[in-house]
Amino acid sequence: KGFHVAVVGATGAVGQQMLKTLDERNFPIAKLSLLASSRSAGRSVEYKGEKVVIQEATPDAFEGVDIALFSAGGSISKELAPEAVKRGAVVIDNTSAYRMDENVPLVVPEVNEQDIAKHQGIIANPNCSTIQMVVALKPLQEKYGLNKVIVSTYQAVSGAGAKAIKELKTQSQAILDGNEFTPEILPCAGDKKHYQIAFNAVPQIDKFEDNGYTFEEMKMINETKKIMHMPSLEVAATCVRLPVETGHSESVYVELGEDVSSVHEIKELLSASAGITLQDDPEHQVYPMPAHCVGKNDVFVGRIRKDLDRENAFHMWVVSDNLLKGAAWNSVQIAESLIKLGLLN
Ligand code: A2P
Ligand code: 11C
Repeated sequence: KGFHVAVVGATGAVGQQMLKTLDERNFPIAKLSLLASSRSAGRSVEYKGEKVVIQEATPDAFEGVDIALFSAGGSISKELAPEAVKRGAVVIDNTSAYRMDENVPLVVPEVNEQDIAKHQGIIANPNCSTIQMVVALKPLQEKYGLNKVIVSTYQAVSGAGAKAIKELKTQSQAILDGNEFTPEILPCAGDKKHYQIAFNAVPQIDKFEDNGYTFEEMKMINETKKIMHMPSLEVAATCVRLPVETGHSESVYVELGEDVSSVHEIKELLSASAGITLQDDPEHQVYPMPAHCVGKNDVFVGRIRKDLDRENAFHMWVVSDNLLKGAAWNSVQIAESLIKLGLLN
C-alpha cells in the first residue's frame, strides 16, 4: 500500500533532500505531488527516474493528500498547513510556524516518538541545530539526569536556504578574484543589514529578540525543553554562521544530574544509542567534521572530555548534516513513525 505524499517547497535546499531521502528509504508512495511557488510551476523534477511536474502550492493541491511535508518557509506553512489538514492530510512541518503550539507535537523520533500519537493534524519538525543536540542529550538524560546545557554553534549556510549557498559561493569567488561584492542575504534575509559570510564568522542567525538572544538561539532553548519534556532544564545558546556549505557543528557543555564517573562510560553510552555515531579518538586525531558528515543521516559525536572544574560536567562536539537529520531525514523518519504506529488511515 502506498500513500499520496506532497512535498511543499520541493525546489528548495531541504525539499531536494526530502526527495532524495524518500527515494533512498523507498517510502511507500502511491502518488507524489511536488509543490512550490508559481515561479517553479510547470518545471519538472525527476523522482525514481520519472518526471514529476511541479505545481503551484494552493489549497486545492492538497486534495487527496495523505502526508504533506512542508519546507517552504513559515508563512506558507501558516497559510497552507491548515488547508492540507482540512482536506485530510497529516502535515509534517519543517518550519518554526507551529513548533511551540501546545497542540502540536515537536518530534525527534530517537527522543520522543510517542508524542506523535497526540497530533491533531500537524506534527512539527524541530530546528536543525536543536535536533542534532537533543539526539546526543537524550541518552544522557535517561541515564544520569540533566541539569544544564550551554551550546555554541558553528552553522552552515545551507540552513538559510539555496540563496544563501549561492551567496557563499559567489562571494568567495569574488574575494579570490579581487572583485567587489554586495552581501544581500546573510545573516538574515529579512533583516536590515547584510554582512560578508565568505572568510568570516557571523554571530547572528535569524533576527534578534528583545532579550538580546537571536531567534535561532531562542529556538534551541525553547524547543529543547519541549522535546525533552524538561521545562525547567537550564539551556543557553550562542549561534554563529560559518562559511561552511552543509553540516552544523556544536560545542556542548553538559551538567549531569550526577558526577561523571568516567568519560569512557559516556562514550560507550552514546556509541550504543540510536542515531549516533561516535568518532572520538584524540590519539589518532579522530573527531567529527561537517565535510565528513554531509550526506549521512546520523548525528556524529566526539571530543568528549570531563570538565576540569565541575565533577558532574563534561564537553562534547556534535556534528550533523543540517539538511538531513536536521530537516529532511527527521521529517521522513516522522512519516515512517506515523506508519509504524498505525496513525495513518
Ligand atoms: P520556488 O523555488 O518556486 O521559489 P529555500 O529554503 O532553499 O530557499 O527554498 C524555499 C522553498 O520554498 C522553494 O521550494 C520555494 O519555491 C518555496 N517557496 C517560496 N515561496 C513560496 C510560495 N509563495 N509558495 C510556495 N512555495 C514557495
Ligand atoms: C539555520 N537553523 O541554520 C536555521 C535553519 O527554524 O527550521 C532552520 C530554520 C528553522 O539558518
